[in-house]
Amino acid sequence: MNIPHKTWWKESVIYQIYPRSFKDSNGDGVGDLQGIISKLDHLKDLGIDMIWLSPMYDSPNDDNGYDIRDYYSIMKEFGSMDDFDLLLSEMKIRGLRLMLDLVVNHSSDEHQWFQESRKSKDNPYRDFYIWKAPIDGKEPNDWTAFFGGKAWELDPLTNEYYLHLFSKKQPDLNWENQQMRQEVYKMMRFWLDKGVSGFRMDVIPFISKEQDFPGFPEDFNGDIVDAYANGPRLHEFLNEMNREVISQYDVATVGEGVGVYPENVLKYIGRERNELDMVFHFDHMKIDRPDDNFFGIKPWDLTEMKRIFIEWDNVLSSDGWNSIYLGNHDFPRMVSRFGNDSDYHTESAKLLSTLLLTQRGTPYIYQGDEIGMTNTDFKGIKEYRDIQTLNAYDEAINSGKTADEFLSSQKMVSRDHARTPVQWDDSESAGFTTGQPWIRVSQNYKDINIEKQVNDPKSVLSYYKSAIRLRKQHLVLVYGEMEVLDKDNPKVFAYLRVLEEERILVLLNLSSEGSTFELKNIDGLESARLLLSNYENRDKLSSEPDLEPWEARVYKL
Ligand code: TEU
Ligand code: CA
Repeated sequence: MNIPHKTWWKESVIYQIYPRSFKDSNGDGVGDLQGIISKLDHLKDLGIDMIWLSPMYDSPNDDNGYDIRDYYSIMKEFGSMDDFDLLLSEMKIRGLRLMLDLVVNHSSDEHQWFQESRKSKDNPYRDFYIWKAPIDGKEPNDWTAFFGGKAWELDPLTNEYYLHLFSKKQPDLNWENQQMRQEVYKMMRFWLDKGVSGFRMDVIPFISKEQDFPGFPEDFNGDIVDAYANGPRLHEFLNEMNREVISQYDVATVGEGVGVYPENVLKYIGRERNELDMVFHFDHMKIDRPDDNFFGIKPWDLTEMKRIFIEWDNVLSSDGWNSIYLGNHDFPRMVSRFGNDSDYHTESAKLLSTLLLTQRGTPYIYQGDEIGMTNTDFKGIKEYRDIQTLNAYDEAINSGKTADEFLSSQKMVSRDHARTPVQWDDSESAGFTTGQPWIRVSQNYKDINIEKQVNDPKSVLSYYKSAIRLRKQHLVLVYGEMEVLDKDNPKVFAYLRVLEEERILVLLNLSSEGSTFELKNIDGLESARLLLSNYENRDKLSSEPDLEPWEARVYKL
Protein backbone atom coordinates (compact mmCIF):
# COMPACT_ATOMS: atom_id res chain seq x y z
CA MET A 1 0.00 0.00 0.00
CA ASN A 2 1.37 3.36 -0.94
CA ILE A 3 0.83 5.82 1.88
CA PRO A 4 2.34 9.23 1.30
CA HIS A 5 4.16 10.86 4.22
CA LYS A 6 3.90 7.79 6.40
CA THR A 7 5.68 8.43 9.74
CA TRP A 8 5.95 6.82 13.15
CA TRP A 9 4.42 9.70 15.08
CA LYS A 10 1.28 9.60 12.97
CA GLU A 11 0.87 5.96 13.95
CA SER A 12 1.62 6.56 17.63
CA VAL A 13 -0.83 6.77 20.50
CA ILE A 14 0.36 9.36 23.00
CA TYR A 15 -0.40 9.35 26.72
CA GLN A 16 -0.07 12.50 28.81
CA ILE A 17 1.35 12.30 32.32
CA TYR A 18 0.90 15.15 34.77
CA PRO A 19 3.70 14.04 37.09
CA ARG A 20 2.44 15.68 40.26
CA SER A 21 -0.70 13.57 40.18
CA PHE A 22 0.39 10.30 38.58
CA LYS A 23 2.07 8.19 41.28
CA ASP A 24 3.96 9.03 44.46
CA SER A 25 6.81 6.67 45.35
CA ASN A 26 8.05 8.12 48.65
CA GLY A 27 4.98 9.11 50.63
CA ASP A 28 5.37 12.89 50.45
CA GLY A 29 2.01 13.17 48.71
CA VAL A 30 3.46 14.39 45.41
CA GLY A 31 3.83 12.22 42.33
CA ASP A 32 7.39 11.69 41.10
CA LEU A 33 9.60 10.07 38.47
CA GLN A 34 10.14 6.85 40.46
CA GLY A 35 6.37 6.65 40.67
CA ILE A 36 6.14 6.82 36.89
CA ILE A 37 8.85 4.17 36.51
CA SER A 38 6.91 1.85 38.81
CA LYS A 39 3.86 2.13 36.53
CA LEU A 40 5.46 1.79 33.11
CA ASP A 41 4.11 -1.72 32.75
CA HIS A 42 0.59 -0.38 33.09
CA LEU A 43 1.28 1.96 30.16
CA LYS A 44 2.96 -0.74 28.13
CA ASP A 45 -0.06 -3.03 28.64
CA LEU A 46 -2.35 -0.23 27.65
CA GLY A 47 -0.56 -0.19 24.30
CA ILE A 48 0.58 3.42 24.03
CA ASP A 49 3.75 4.39 22.15
CA MET A 50 4.85 7.68 23.62
CA ILE A 51 4.45 9.60 26.87
CA TRP A 52 4.05 13.37 26.87
CA LEU A 53 5.34 14.40 30.27
CA SER A 54 4.09 17.71 31.63
CA PRO A 55 6.97 19.79 33.06
CA MET A 56 9.29 17.95 35.44
CA TYR A 57 11.92 20.72 35.58
CA ASP A 58 13.02 22.58 38.68
CA SER A 59 10.26 25.04 39.57
CA PRO A 60 8.84 26.97 42.52
CA ASN A 61 5.43 25.66 41.41
CA ASP A 62 3.47 28.82 41.10
CA ASP A 63 1.78 27.06 38.17
CA ASN A 64 2.73 23.44 38.89
CA GLY A 65 5.93 23.40 36.88
CA TYR A 66 4.81 25.64 34.00
CA ASP A 67 7.06 28.21 35.68
CA ILE A 68 10.58 26.85 35.21
CA ARG A 69 13.46 27.94 37.40
CA ASP A 70 16.12 25.76 35.81
CA TYR A 71 15.65 24.05 32.45
CA TYR A 72 18.54 21.71 33.13
CA SER A 73 17.48 20.12 36.37
CA ILE A 74 14.66 18.05 37.75
CA MET A 75 12.19 19.39 40.29
CA LYS A 76 13.39 18.13 43.67
CA GLU A 77 9.98 16.77 44.61
CA PHE A 78 10.02 14.69 41.41
CA GLY A 79 13.50 13.22 41.92
CA SER A 80 16.92 13.66 40.36
CA MET A 81 18.55 13.59 36.94
CA ASP A 82 19.50 9.97 37.68
CA ASP A 83 15.80 9.20 38.09
CA PHE A 84 15.12 10.91 34.78
CA ASP A 85 17.81 8.91 33.01
CA LEU A 86 16.47 5.74 34.55
CA LEU A 87 12.96 6.62 33.42
CA LEU A 88 14.20 7.11 29.88
CA SER A 89 16.12 3.85 29.81
CA GLU A 90 13.25 1.88 31.37
CA MET A 91 11.00 3.34 28.70
CA LYS A 92 13.44 2.39 25.94
CA ILE A 93 13.48 -1.19 27.20
CA ARG A 94 9.72 -1.25 26.78
CA GLY A 95 9.75 0.44 23.38
CA LEU A 96 8.18 3.62 24.70
CA ARG A 97 9.19 7.11 23.62
CA LEU A 98 9.21 10.29 25.66
CA MET A 99 7.96 13.74 24.65
CA LEU A 100 8.84 16.63 26.98
CA ASP A 101 6.97 19.84 27.62
CA LEU A 102 8.82 22.85 26.28
CA VAL A 103 7.82 25.98 28.20
CA VAL A 104 9.67 28.87 26.61
CA ASN A 105 7.14 31.66 26.26
CA HIS A 106 8.05 32.45 29.87
CA SER A 107 10.25 31.20 32.67
CA SER A 108 9.90 31.49 36.41
CA ASP A 109 10.82 34.83 37.97
CA GLU A 110 13.20 32.73 40.05
CA HIS A 111 15.14 31.69 36.96
CA GLN A 112 18.70 32.95 37.09
CA TRP A 113 18.18 34.86 33.83
CA PHE A 114 15.39 36.86 35.39
CA GLN A 115 17.25 37.37 38.64
CA GLU A 116 20.03 38.93 36.60
CA SER A 117 17.70 40.73 34.22
CA ARG A 118 15.97 42.69 36.94
CA LYS A 119 19.17 43.90 38.59
CA SER A 120 19.85 46.83 36.28
CA LYS A 121 18.96 48.24 32.90
CA ASP A 122 22.39 47.40 31.53
CA ASN A 123 22.64 43.89 32.88
CA PRO A 124 23.62 41.47 30.09
CA TYR A 125 20.39 39.54 30.72
CA ARG A 126 18.16 42.62 30.79
CA ASP A 127 16.99 41.97 27.27
CA PHE A 128 16.12 38.32 27.91
CA TYR A 129 12.77 39.62 29.17
CA ILE A 130 10.41 42.36 28.08
CA TRP A 131 10.87 45.55 30.11
CA LYS A 132 9.15 48.87 29.51
CA ALA A 133 9.21 52.17 31.34
CA PRO A 134 5.94 53.46 32.81
CA ILE A 135 3.92 55.76 30.59
CA ASP A 136 2.39 58.61 32.56
CA GLY A 137 3.11 56.60 35.65
CA LYS A 138 1.13 53.63 34.34
CA GLU A 139 1.49 50.30 32.56
CA PRO A 140 2.65 50.48 28.90
CA ASN A 141 -0.78 49.25 27.79
CA ASP A 142 -3.96 47.52 28.99
CA TRP A 143 -2.99 43.92 28.39
CA THR A 144 -4.35 41.55 31.01
CA ALA A 145 -2.92 38.26 32.23
CA PHE A 146 -4.46 34.81 31.88
CA PHE A 147 -4.35 34.35 35.61
CA GLY A 148 -5.92 37.70 36.43
CA GLY A 149 -4.90 41.32 36.70
CA LYS A 150 -2.68 43.32 34.37
CA ALA A 151 -0.01 41.62 32.26
CA TRP A 152 2.57 44.13 33.54
CA GLU A 153 4.33 44.11 36.89
CA LEU A 154 6.32 47.08 38.13
CA ASP A 155 9.69 46.08 39.51
CA PRO A 156 10.81 48.74 42.02
CA LEU A 157 14.48 47.86 41.52
CA THR A 158 14.66 49.68 38.19
CA ASN A 159 11.19 51.20 38.19
CA GLU A 160 10.21 49.44 34.95
CA TYR A 161 7.47 47.02 34.10
CA TYR A 162 8.03 43.49 32.88
CA LEU A 163 5.52 41.60 30.79
CA HIS A 164 3.85 38.41 32.06
CA LEU A 165 0.99 36.93 30.06
CA PHE A 166 0.38 34.40 32.85
CA SER A 167 1.13 34.93 36.55
CA LYS A 168 3.55 37.59 37.72
CA LYS A 169 5.88 34.76 38.64
CA GLN A 170 5.98 33.81 34.93
CA PRO A 171 7.79 36.68 33.15
CA ASP A 172 7.69 36.43 29.34
CA LEU A 173 10.97 35.69 27.61
CA ASN A 174 12.04 38.09 24.91
CA TRP A 175 12.33 36.15 21.66
CA GLU A 176 13.64 39.23 19.88
CA ASN A 177 16.90 38.56 21.70
CA GLN A 178 19.01 36.24 19.61
CA GLN A 179 21.19 35.14 22.50
CA MET A 180 18.10 34.10 24.43
CA ARG A 181 16.90 32.06 21.47
CA GLN A 182 20.27 30.34 21.24
CA GLU A 183 20.01 29.46 24.94
CA VAL A 184 16.62 27.86 24.29
CA TYR A 185 17.98 25.84 21.36
CA LYS A 186 20.95 24.70 23.41
CA MET A 187 18.62 23.52 26.14
CA MET A 188 16.46 21.65 23.62
CA ARG A 189 19.55 19.87 22.29
CA PHE A 190 20.52 18.89 25.83
CA TRP A 191 17.29 16.92 26.24
CA LEU A 192 17.24 15.58 22.68
CA ASP A 193 20.79 14.31 23.08
CA LYS A 194 19.60 12.31 26.05
CA GLY A 195 17.20 10.49 23.74
CA VAL A 196 13.96 12.36 24.09
CA SER A 197 11.67 11.98 21.06
CA GLY A 198 9.91 15.30 20.87
CA PHE A 199 8.33 18.32 22.47
CA ARG A 200 4.88 19.59 23.26
CA MET A 201 5.31 23.34 23.10
CA ASP A 202 3.46 25.38 25.66
CA VAL A 203 1.58 28.45 24.30
CA ILE A 204 4.01 28.56 21.42
CA PRO A 205 1.86 30.97 19.33
CA PHE A 206 2.61 33.67 21.94
CA ILE A 207 6.40 33.84 21.66
CA SER A 208 6.59 36.76 19.25
CA LYS A 209 5.28 40.10 20.48
CA GLU A 210 4.79 43.34 18.64
CA GLN A 211 7.12 45.54 20.65
CA ASP A 212 7.61 48.79 18.81
CA PHE A 213 7.77 51.40 21.47
CA PRO A 214 6.14 53.76 21.91
CA GLY A 215 3.23 52.11 20.23
CA PHE A 216 3.29 48.77 21.97
CA PRO A 217 -0.15 47.75 20.81
CA GLU A 218 -2.72 50.00 22.39
CA ASP A 219 -5.76 48.77 20.51
CA PHE A 220 -6.48 46.05 23.05
CA ASN A 221 -10.07 44.85 22.86
CA GLY A 222 -9.86 42.48 25.82
CA ASP A 223 -9.40 39.34 23.74
CA ILE A 224 -6.11 38.11 25.09
CA VAL A 225 -5.70 35.21 22.71
CA ASP A 226 -6.27 37.48 19.76
CA ALA A 227 -3.82 40.06 21.08
CA TYR A 228 -1.01 37.67 22.00
CA ALA A 229 -1.05 34.89 19.42
CA ASN A 230 0.52 34.92 15.95
CA GLY A 231 2.92 37.80 16.52
CA PRO A 232 4.99 39.37 13.72
CA ARG A 233 8.09 37.13 13.92
CA LEU A 234 6.46 33.93 15.18
CA HIS A 235 6.97 31.86 12.04
CA GLU A 236 10.48 33.12 11.56
CA PHE A 237 11.31 31.90 15.09
CA LEU A 238 9.65 28.52 14.61
CA ASN A 239 11.44 28.07 11.34
CA GLU A 240 14.75 28.93 12.95
CA MET A 241 14.11 26.51 15.82
CA ASN A 242 13.32 23.82 13.30
CA ARG A 243 16.41 24.48 11.23
CA GLU A 244 18.77 24.68 14.17
CA VAL A 245 17.36 21.95 16.37
CA ILE A 246 14.31 19.93 15.40
CA SER A 247 15.39 18.98 11.89
CA GLN A 248 18.61 17.52 13.29
CA TYR A 249 16.72 14.79 15.16
CA ASP A 250 13.99 12.25 14.41
CA VAL A 251 11.36 13.76 16.65
CA ALA A 252 7.72 14.78 16.85
CA THR A 253 6.52 18.25 17.81
CA VAL A 254 3.10 19.47 18.82
CA GLY A 255 2.34 23.08 19.60
CA GLU A 256 -0.34 24.12 22.03
CA GLY A 257 -2.42 25.94 19.45
CA VAL A 258 -3.98 28.84 21.33
CA GLY A 259 -4.98 31.21 18.55
CA VAL A 260 -4.62 28.58 15.84
CA TYR A 261 -7.59 28.20 13.51
CA PRO A 262 -8.37 26.37 10.27
CA GLU A 263 -7.35 29.55 8.42
CA ASN A 264 -3.81 29.73 9.81
CA VAL A 265 -2.97 26.21 10.95
CA LEU A 266 -1.03 25.29 7.82
CA LYS A 267 1.38 28.12 8.50
CA TYR A 268 2.40 26.14 11.56
CA ILE A 269 2.31 22.60 10.29
CA GLY A 270 2.34 22.65 6.52
CA ARG A 271 5.11 20.24 5.42
CA GLU A 272 6.97 22.79 3.35
CA ARG A 273 6.97 25.25 6.24
CA ASN A 274 9.50 23.35 8.35
CA GLU A 275 8.06 24.49 11.63
CA LEU A 276 5.95 22.03 13.69
CA ASP A 277 4.33 18.63 13.07
CA MET A 278 1.03 19.08 14.88
CA VAL A 279 -0.92 21.55 16.99
CA PHE A 280 -3.67 21.18 19.56
CA HIS A 281 -6.42 23.46 18.36
CA PHE A 282 -9.00 24.65 20.89
CA ASP A 283 -12.18 24.83 18.82
CA HIS A 284 -13.90 21.87 20.48
CA MET A 285 -12.56 22.93 23.89
CA LYS A 286 -14.54 26.15 23.60
CA ILE A 287 -17.76 24.43 22.63
CA ASP A 288 -19.34 24.61 26.09
CA ARG A 289 -17.87 27.97 27.08
CA PRO A 290 -19.84 31.15 26.47
CA ASP A 291 -18.01 33.65 24.19
CA ASP A 292 -14.61 32.15 24.84
CA ASN A 293 -15.09 32.80 28.54
CA PHE A 294 -13.29 29.93 30.18
CA PHE A 295 -15.09 30.34 33.48
CA GLY A 296 -18.64 30.06 32.25
CA ILE A 297 -20.47 27.04 30.97
CA LYS A 298 -23.19 26.46 28.39
CA PRO A 299 -24.75 23.34 26.87
CA TRP A 300 -22.95 22.00 23.83
CA ASP A 301 -24.35 20.58 20.68
CA LEU A 302 -23.21 17.49 18.79
CA THR A 303 -23.79 18.91 15.32
CA GLU A 304 -21.44 21.76 16.20
CA MET A 305 -18.89 19.29 17.56
CA LYS A 306 -19.09 17.28 14.33
CA ARG A 307 -18.76 20.44 12.27
CA ILE A 308 -15.52 21.22 14.09
CA PHE A 309 -14.08 17.72 13.61
CA ILE A 310 -15.04 17.73 9.92
CA GLU A 311 -13.60 21.17 9.30
CA TRP A 312 -10.24 20.30 10.86
CA ASP A 313 -10.08 16.95 9.11
CA ASN A 314 -10.72 18.69 5.80
CA VAL A 315 -8.11 21.35 6.31
CA LEU A 316 -5.52 18.76 7.25
CA SER A 317 -6.49 16.11 4.69
CA SER A 318 -3.60 16.72 2.31
CA ASP A 319 -1.11 18.72 4.33
CA GLY A 320 -0.24 18.90 8.02
CA TRP A 321 -1.54 16.36 10.51
CA ASN A 322 -4.23 16.51 13.16
CA SER A 323 -3.98 15.77 16.86
CA ILE A 324 -7.07 14.33 18.49
CA TYR A 325 -7.77 15.01 22.14
CA LEU A 326 -10.76 15.48 24.40
CA GLY A 327 -9.04 16.68 27.53
CA ASN A 328 -5.74 17.42 29.20
CA HIS A 329 -4.42 18.94 32.44
CA ASP A 330 -6.17 22.25 31.68
CA PHE A 331 -9.71 20.95 31.27
CA PRO A 332 -12.31 19.05 33.23
CA ARG A 333 -12.57 15.29 32.74
CA MET A 334 -13.80 14.27 29.31
CA VAL A 335 -16.37 11.76 30.57
CA SER A 336 -17.96 14.41 32.81
CA ARG A 337 -17.84 17.01 30.08
CA PHE A 338 -18.75 15.16 26.89
CA GLY A 339 -20.15 11.90 28.28
CA ASN A 340 -22.56 10.99 31.07
CA ASP A 341 -20.60 10.29 34.23
CA SER A 342 -23.61 9.12 36.24
CA ASP A 343 -26.07 6.79 34.47
CA TYR A 344 -23.81 5.79 31.59
CA HIS A 345 -20.36 6.18 32.99
CA THR A 346 -18.84 3.02 31.53
CA GLU A 347 -20.66 3.24 28.22
CA SER A 348 -19.87 6.88 27.60
CA ALA A 349 -16.22 6.57 28.68
CA LYS A 350 -15.85 3.72 26.18
CA LEU A 351 -17.64 5.66 23.47
CA LEU A 352 -15.37 8.66 23.90
CA SER A 353 -12.31 6.44 23.67
CA THR A 354 -13.69 5.10 20.40
CA LEU A 355 -14.00 8.64 19.12
CA LEU A 356 -10.43 9.45 20.18
CA LEU A 357 -8.96 6.36 18.61
CA THR A 358 -10.82 6.15 15.30
CA GLN A 359 -10.38 9.66 13.92
CA ARG A 360 -7.68 10.70 11.49
CA GLY A 361 -4.82 12.25 13.47
CA THR A 362 -2.59 11.30 16.38
CA PRO A 363 -4.63 10.49 19.50
CA TYR A 364 -3.65 11.86 22.91
CA ILE A 365 -4.98 10.11 26.00
CA TYR A 366 -4.90 12.02 29.28
CA GLN A 367 -3.89 10.09 32.39
CA GLY A 368 -6.81 8.46 34.18
CA ASP A 369 -9.12 8.71 31.18
CA GLU A 370 -8.28 5.07 30.45
CA ILE A 371 -10.42 4.14 33.48
CA GLY A 372 -12.97 6.90 32.98
CA MET A 373 -11.89 9.20 35.81
CA THR A 374 -14.52 11.89 36.44
CA ASN A 375 -14.76 15.41 37.77
CA THR A 376 -14.38 15.78 41.51
CA ASP A 377 -16.83 17.05 44.06
CA PHE A 378 -14.57 19.75 45.49
CA LYS A 379 -15.94 21.07 48.75
CA GLY A 380 -15.29 24.79 48.83
CA ILE A 381 -12.40 26.92 47.71
CA LYS A 382 -10.10 25.26 50.28
CA GLU A 383 -9.97 22.08 48.23
CA TYR A 384 -8.82 23.77 45.02
CA ARG A 385 -5.11 24.16 44.25
CA ASP A 386 -4.93 25.71 40.77
CA ILE A 387 -3.63 29.27 40.53
CA GLN A 388 -6.19 29.99 37.83
CA THR A 389 -9.12 29.01 40.07
CA LEU A 390 -7.65 30.68 43.17
CA ASN A 391 -6.91 33.99 41.45
CA ALA A 392 -10.25 34.03 39.68
CA TYR A 393 -11.95 33.36 43.01
CA ASP A 394 -10.35 36.44 44.58
CA GLU A 395 -11.32 38.53 41.59
CA ALA A 396 -14.90 37.26 41.69
CA ILE A 397 -15.28 37.97 45.40
CA ASN A 398 -13.72 41.42 44.99
CA SER A 399 -16.12 42.22 42.20
CA GLY A 400 -19.08 41.39 44.40
CA LYS A 401 -19.93 37.85 43.35
CA THR A 402 -20.82 35.30 46.02
CA ALA A 403 -18.55 32.34 46.64
CA ASP A 404 -21.39 29.99 45.68
CA GLU A 405 -21.91 31.69 42.36
CA PHE A 406 -18.25 31.34 41.48
CA LEU A 407 -17.85 27.82 42.79
CA SER A 408 -20.87 26.47 40.97
CA SER A 409 -19.12 27.06 37.64
CA GLN A 410 -15.77 25.78 38.94
CA LYS A 411 -17.54 22.49 39.64
CA MET A 412 -17.69 22.16 35.87
CA VAL A 413 -14.68 24.03 34.56
CA SER A 414 -11.76 24.06 37.03
CA ARG A 415 -8.47 22.65 35.78
CA ASP A 416 -8.16 20.82 39.10
CA HIS A 417 -10.66 18.18 37.94
CA ALA A 418 -7.90 16.83 35.71
CA ARG A 419 -5.30 17.07 38.43
CA THR A 420 -6.65 14.83 41.19
CA PRO A 421 -4.51 11.73 41.81
CA VAL A 422 -4.69 8.82 39.42
CA GLN A 423 -6.86 6.15 41.02
CA TRP A 424 -4.74 3.02 41.21
CA ASP A 425 -6.73 0.96 43.72
CA ASP A 426 -9.33 1.24 46.48
CA SER A 427 -6.91 1.66 49.37
CA GLU A 428 -6.66 5.00 51.15
CA SER A 429 -5.72 7.84 48.78
CA ALA A 430 -6.47 5.51 45.86
CA GLY A 431 -3.02 3.95 46.04
CA PHE A 432 -1.52 7.20 44.79
CA THR A 433 0.41 7.90 47.98
CA THR A 434 0.93 6.50 51.47
CA GLY A 435 1.04 10.10 52.71
CA GLN A 436 -1.21 13.11 52.44
CA PRO A 437 -1.96 13.82 48.75
CA TRP A 438 -1.20 17.40 47.64
CA ILE A 439 -4.72 17.65 46.20
CA ARG A 440 -7.74 15.66 47.26
CA VAL A 441 -8.58 12.31 45.75
CA SER A 442 -11.82 12.11 43.79
CA GLN A 443 -14.91 10.83 45.61
CA ASN A 444 -15.36 7.71 43.50
CA TYR A 445 -11.96 6.01 43.69
CA LYS A 446 -13.35 2.91 45.37
CA ASP A 447 -15.49 2.23 42.29
CA ILE A 448 -13.27 3.65 39.60
CA ASN A 449 -9.70 2.44 39.85
CA ILE A 450 -7.12 0.61 37.82
CA GLU A 451 -6.81 -2.47 40.02
CA LYS A 452 -10.54 -3.10 39.73
CA GLN A 453 -10.53 -2.72 35.96
CA VAL A 454 -7.33 -4.41 34.96
CA ASN A 455 -8.64 -7.98 35.00
CA ASP A 456 -12.21 -7.21 34.05
CA PRO A 457 -12.72 -7.79 30.33
CA LYS A 458 -15.75 -5.48 30.39
CA SER A 459 -14.00 -2.55 32.00
CA VAL A 460 -13.25 0.80 30.43
CA LEU A 461 -9.57 -0.04 30.70
CA SER A 462 -9.92 -3.31 28.77
CA TYR A 463 -11.90 -1.47 26.14
CA TYR A 464 -9.14 1.12 25.71
CA LYS A 465 -6.65 -1.67 25.20
CA SER A 466 -8.82 -3.19 22.48
CA ALA A 467 -9.38 0.16 20.80
CA ILE A 468 -5.66 0.95 20.79
CA ARG A 469 -4.85 -2.51 19.44
CA LEU A 470 -7.44 -2.05 16.73
CA ARG A 471 -5.83 1.19 15.62
CA LYS A 472 -2.48 -0.58 15.42
CA GLN A 473 -3.94 -3.37 13.30
CA HIS A 474 -5.69 -1.16 10.79
CA LEU A 475 -3.69 1.53 9.06
CA VAL A 476 -6.98 2.77 7.62
CA LEU A 477 -7.78 4.10 11.10
CA VAL A 478 -4.62 6.16 11.02
CA TYR A 479 -4.42 7.34 7.42
CA GLY A 480 -7.81 6.68 5.85
CA GLU A 481 -10.07 9.44 4.58
CA MET A 482 -12.92 10.32 6.86
CA GLU A 483 -16.47 10.50 5.47
CA VAL A 484 -19.06 11.65 7.96
CA LEU A 485 -22.58 10.27 7.46
CA ASP A 486 -25.70 12.31 8.24
CA LYS A 487 -23.82 15.37 9.46
CA ASP A 488 -26.96 16.97 10.87
CA ASN A 489 -27.95 14.08 13.08
CA PRO A 490 -28.06 15.62 16.56
CA LYS A 491 -27.28 12.41 18.46
CA VAL A 492 -25.18 10.14 16.31
CA PHE A 493 -21.65 10.70 15.07
CA ALA A 494 -21.17 8.15 12.29
CA TYR A 495 -18.32 7.96 9.82
CA LEU A 496 -16.47 5.80 7.37
CA ARG A 497 -12.72 5.59 7.27
CA VAL A 498 -11.50 4.66 3.82
CA LEU A 499 -8.06 3.71 2.56
CA GLU A 500 -7.96 2.17 -0.91
CA GLU A 501 -10.06 -1.03 -0.61
CA GLU A 502 -10.28 -0.95 3.14
CA ARG A 503 -13.35 0.54 4.82
CA ILE A 504 -14.22 0.86 8.48
CA LEU A 505 -17.56 2.11 9.78
CA VAL A 506 -17.84 3.85 13.16
CA LEU A 507 -21.21 4.44 14.83
CA LEU A 508 -21.36 6.54 17.98
CA ASN A 509 -24.55 7.52 19.78
CA LEU A 510 -23.55 10.48 21.92
CA SER A 511 -26.79 10.63 23.80
CA SER A 512 -28.46 9.14 26.87
CA GLU A 513 -31.38 8.03 24.73
CA GLY A 514 -31.63 5.27 22.18
CA SER A 515 -31.48 6.21 18.53
CA THR A 516 -32.09 4.49 15.22
CA PHE A 517 -29.57 5.32 12.56
CA GLU A 518 -30.23 4.88 8.87
CA LEU A 519 -27.31 3.62 6.82
CA LYS A 520 -28.16 4.75 3.31
CA ASN A 521 -26.32 3.70 0.17
CA ILE A 522 -23.51 1.87 1.86
CA ASP A 523 -22.21 -1.32 0.29
CA GLY A 524 -21.20 -4.39 2.19
CA LEU A 525 -23.38 -4.04 5.30
CA GLU A 526 -24.44 -7.73 5.12
CA SER A 527 -20.89 -8.94 5.36
CA ALA A 528 -19.76 -6.36 7.90
CA ARG A 529 -17.48 -7.76 10.57
CA LEU A 530 -17.69 -6.34 14.11
CA LEU A 531 -14.35 -5.06 15.40
CA LEU A 532 -15.37 -3.33 18.61
CA SER A 533 -18.46 -2.43 20.60
CA ASN A 534 -19.40 -1.33 24.10
CA TYR A 535 -22.60 -3.42 24.07
CA GLU A 536 -23.00 -7.20 23.70
CA ASN A 537 -24.16 -9.12 20.63
CA ARG A 538 -23.59 -6.57 17.94
CA ASP A 539 -22.16 -8.97 15.36
CA LYS A 540 -24.92 -8.33 12.84
CA LEU A 541 -25.33 -4.96 11.23
CA SER A 542 -28.67 -4.00 9.70
CA SER A 543 -29.27 -0.99 7.49
CA GLU A 544 -31.14 0.67 10.36
CA PRO A 545 -29.28 -0.26 13.52
CA ASP A 546 -30.88 0.66 16.85
CA LEU A 547 -28.26 2.22 19.01
CA GLU A 548 -28.61 2.14 22.80
CA PRO A 549 -27.58 5.15 24.92
CA TRP A 550 -23.88 5.90 24.40
CA GLU A 551 -23.50 2.89 22.16
CA ALA A 552 -20.35 2.65 20.08
CA ARG A 553 -19.71 0.14 17.29
CA VAL A 554 -16.89 -0.30 14.84
CA TYR A 555 -17.21 -2.59 11.79
CA LYS A 556 -14.97 -3.59 8.99
CA LEU A 557 -16.93 -3.49 5.75
O1 TEU B 1 -1.92 26.73 28.84
C1 TEU B 1 -2.22 27.92 28.20
C2 TEU B 1 -3.62 28.28 28.21
O2 TEU B 1 -4.09 28.84 27.25
C3 TEU B 1 -4.41 27.95 29.42
O3 TEU B 1 -4.07 28.84 30.42
C4 TEU B 1 -5.86 27.94 29.14
O4 TEU B 1 -6.30 29.20 28.75
C5 TEU B 1 -6.58 27.58 30.38
O5 TEU B 1 -5.93 26.52 30.98
C6 TEU B 1 -7.99 27.16 30.10
O6 TEU B 1 -8.59 26.78 31.30
C7 TEU B 1 -0.60 26.37 29.03
C8 TEU B 1 -0.50 25.17 29.94
O7 TEU B 1 -1.13 24.07 29.35
C9 TEU B 1 -1.09 25.55 31.27
O8 TEU B 1 -1.14 24.46 32.16
C10 TEU B 1 -0.24 26.65 31.84
O9 TEU B 1 -0.82 27.11 33.04
C11 TEU B 1 -0.09 27.81 30.87
O10 TEU B 1 0.19 27.41 29.54
C12 TEU B 1 1.08 28.67 31.29
O11 TEU B 1 2.27 28.00 31.08
CA1 CA C 1 6.84 11.86 45.93
